[in-house]
Amino acid sequence: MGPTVILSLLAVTAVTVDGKIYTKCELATELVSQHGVNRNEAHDWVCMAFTESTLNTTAVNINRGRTSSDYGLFQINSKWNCDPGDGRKTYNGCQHPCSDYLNTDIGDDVQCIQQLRREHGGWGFSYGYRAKCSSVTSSYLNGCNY
Ligand SMILES: [Ca+2]
Repeated sequence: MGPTVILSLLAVTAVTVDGKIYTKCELATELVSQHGVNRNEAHDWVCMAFTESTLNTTAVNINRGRTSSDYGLFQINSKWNCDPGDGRKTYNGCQHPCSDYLNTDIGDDVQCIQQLRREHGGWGFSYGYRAKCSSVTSSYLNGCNY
């Protein structure tokens, strides 16, 4: 009975958590080759994602006061930019359920971030970027072929 229960729990986890942990080089390559990110800005994107989520698409962090959570590779915020689907108030600026920002298809995540960069005129919306990435250069991705 015990082993059977453990096996079925593992199976459920494997099916429901469709996520991915990128390496810096892998993310840079995918952003540039598949999602239209400017090669000259790839280091900004990868640094931001690394700082926000350590490159884990399934990262979810609950913010202080529990009024919102941040989702996925770029930690998209449930109060402003996606719908958590649990009744908490949201402006849902990027018009997606937050769960869309936890899967392995990062195209919609990139589109949301592109929108936020346009709206904010840069990366100022990201605490992680402001704290750790504002002075990074392409040397951040030294050794990557992207
Ligand atoms: Ca996604």
